[in-house]
Amino acid sequence: MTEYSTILVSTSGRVGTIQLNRPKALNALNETVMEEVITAATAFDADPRIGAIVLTGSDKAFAAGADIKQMADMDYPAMYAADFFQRWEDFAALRTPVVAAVNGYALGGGCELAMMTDVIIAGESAKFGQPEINLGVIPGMGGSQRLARSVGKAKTMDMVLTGRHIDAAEAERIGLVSRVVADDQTLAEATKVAETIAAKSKPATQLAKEAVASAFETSLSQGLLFERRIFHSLFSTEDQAEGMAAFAEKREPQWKHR
Ligand code: CO8
Repeated sequence: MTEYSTILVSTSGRVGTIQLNRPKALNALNETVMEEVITAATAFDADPRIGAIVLTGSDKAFAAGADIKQMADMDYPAMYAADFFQRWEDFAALRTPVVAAVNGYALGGGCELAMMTDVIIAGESAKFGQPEINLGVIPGMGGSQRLARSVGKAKTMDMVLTGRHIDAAEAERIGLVSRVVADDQTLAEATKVAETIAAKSKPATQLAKEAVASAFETSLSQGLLFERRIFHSLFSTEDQAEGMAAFAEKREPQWKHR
């Protein structure tokens, strides 16, 4: 078992859970957090026993952003040479569906990390924001792009230009989060969602994630073609035959590939 210093990792059934654990810095994302989250998530991604991943933080903070103290003294050549935080894209590229359980602050890189997941469950007191403008910079882990694609220009400009925090109710209204629940139910609900996903056919859930993700990358006609080809390809799996037979026979499907 790999030893981690900034995250806690556990497995329950077919769900792998990663909890950000830098309480003194409100889970600010430094390079160690990034390396550890990606190492743990990549291991879950490669594990045939895991069908979904939950990513969570603490009651006070999912993550309060990139580590400002780590970045403060960096200059442009250092940022550029390190291609600073580019590695987070490996997290966005995971095949396994990821459910975020967000309580407290999801700010800056924390909001951007949540947006790299596939389903966001927020506690009612959660706060989302892209406050980088207050530091004299802009979002750098996808905030200007993923937020615009998920909630549109009006709310993205509002959040990115003013740096204001939005609450969970507004985040749900604008389509940034999937569900809002009582604060003490966030992790339980996210785990339930992950268990639901993990109980299904793995080729189907992974390809569904890939198909939806492609909607943010391609033109409509290319995306529709990609979706249709994936749909066609699933007819080569035993799970398609089983899923459709089970429906006709009015029974639960027994998935071969999980
Ligand atoms: N980085 C480093 N330390 C942090 C961060 C952070 N982002 N956020 C909080 N902390 C630390 C505080 O410094 C404090 O430490 P200490 O006790 O040693 O002083 C501790 O966590 C507790 O924080 P507060 O005392 O401030 O707690 P409050 O409850 O008073 O306030 C807030 C909570 C409102 C969340 C406040 O901490 C805050 O505003 N934090 C900063 C939020 C922010 O600006 N986030 C954006 C950061 S920039 C970013 O994310 C860019 C992402 C892209 C990078 C990739 C580039 C390529």
